[in-house]
Amino acid sequence: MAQKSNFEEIFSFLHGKFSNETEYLQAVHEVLEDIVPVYNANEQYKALDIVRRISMPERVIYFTVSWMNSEGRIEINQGWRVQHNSAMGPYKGGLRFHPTVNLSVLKFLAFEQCFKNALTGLPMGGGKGGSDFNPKGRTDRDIMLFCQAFMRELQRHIGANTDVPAGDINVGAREIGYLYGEYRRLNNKFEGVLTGKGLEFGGSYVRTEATGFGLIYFLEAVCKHRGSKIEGQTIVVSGAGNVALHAALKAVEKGGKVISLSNSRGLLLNEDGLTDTALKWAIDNHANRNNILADMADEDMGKWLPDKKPWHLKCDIALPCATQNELLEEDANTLLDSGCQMVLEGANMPCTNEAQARFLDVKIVYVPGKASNAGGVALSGLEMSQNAMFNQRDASTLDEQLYSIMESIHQRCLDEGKANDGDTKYVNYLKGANIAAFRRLADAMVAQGV
Ligand code: NDP
Ligand code: 2IT
Repeated sequence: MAQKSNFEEIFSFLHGKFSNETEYLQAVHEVLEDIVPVYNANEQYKALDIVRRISMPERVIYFTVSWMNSEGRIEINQGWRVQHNSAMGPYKGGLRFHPTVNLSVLKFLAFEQCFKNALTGLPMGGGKGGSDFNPKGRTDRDIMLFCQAFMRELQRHIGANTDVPAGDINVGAREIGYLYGEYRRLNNKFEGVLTGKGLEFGGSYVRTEATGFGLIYFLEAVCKHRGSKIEGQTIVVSGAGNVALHAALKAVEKGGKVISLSNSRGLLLNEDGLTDTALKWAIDNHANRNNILADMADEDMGKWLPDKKPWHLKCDIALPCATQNELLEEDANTLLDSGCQMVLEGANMPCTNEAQARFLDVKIVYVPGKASNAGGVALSGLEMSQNAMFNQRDASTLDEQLYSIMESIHQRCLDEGKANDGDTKYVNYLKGANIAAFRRLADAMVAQGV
């Protein structure tokens, strides 16, 4: 029997150990396929088994969150923190509260986070955490009680120089405030242990906007590289949360026509393009509405189409900003048939492997979230540095820093993502992002020994 290559052996090792963790295996595959040549050309990487070590979390923390709700009833939830890799800095990554959260989802997010953080150029390792708690429809008091109980368990594992969580799906400013308050009370310490904090207690200007704005800054860099502009292009956005709304707003500010937003219940369509007034209204109100998109339709800001996704809409640019695996192969085909030229991910891993393959096959612009949505964690890194110095920089300085970080991530993707088939114009952003991040992370691991 032919001997298995090192990569095949690593794949079958991971599949054997984690066969039911489909999202995690999907994310690992997506990276490993691109880094084979870099790994094979480096004897040190091989000798130190870097790929297997990079693929596996350094530590997985599990805890049960038992809490008493505001009606005096006991509720039990599951909580995790996946501390994936700390070679580049403290573990860094968000917390997600959603009924679909499980170990596989958090392991994929923590793995992706390490590569994303490497691309920012800031000293941050990668991690992710969260709970299967569903905050939808809960009272503010229940949210606070849950956040406090969650932090009572999490607090012993985190710290400003150890592990610094932030927000993600269903964890925004309100939840970070409650989590932070509990950490501070229990530890008698005011330290930058979470990012996304309120401006009055160590938060940073531009953190709230950073993921969505950064996505559009990345899009601008892509357009500049291709000699085009955002102005006049038709854009579909999925999602209606922090990332989607800020991306839509910045795209409109740049002259783009944003015709959709969506959520788990349906689609908001406005064929004339959403206005910045409508988007600012949604930004101000989405956190305390059950369905901001239906409310926008009630305010004549668009048409509400229940159970629909946006991928059948004719567009130049698609920005999936909701959740993992929301854009399937058939959606990719529909987008391509209607002439879509660019897909930039605001969410983490929103395109399935098959959808991704379609975009790469036909060589449209496809940018993975680890590059295009890195603006959020980059601003978190800047929040950490402001906390360490006990200062607060102004919004315009931070916005400029965000812009230049997104441009530099774009450049890193160009440097490593050129095609090797003689096509000098095409940039494979997925390959570029994977290789650029891998080199940085692998070199940090090699330098620090085993
Ligand atoms: P929010 O909680 O603010 O918004 C999430 C949005 O996605 C909501 O509109 C929600 O709809 C929708 N959504 C969630 N789950 C599903 C689902 N299973 N199917 C369809 N729609 C769904 O989260 P964010 O905007 O912060 O996060 C969105 C994505 O961006 C996530 O993938 C996250 O990991 C990623 N991201 C976030 C960053 C940040 O700084 N916040 C940074 C980088 C990436 P509904 O209300 O109906 O549930
Ligand atoms: O996926 C992500 O990059 C985030 N949810 C933000 C992480 C952070 O630490 O700001």
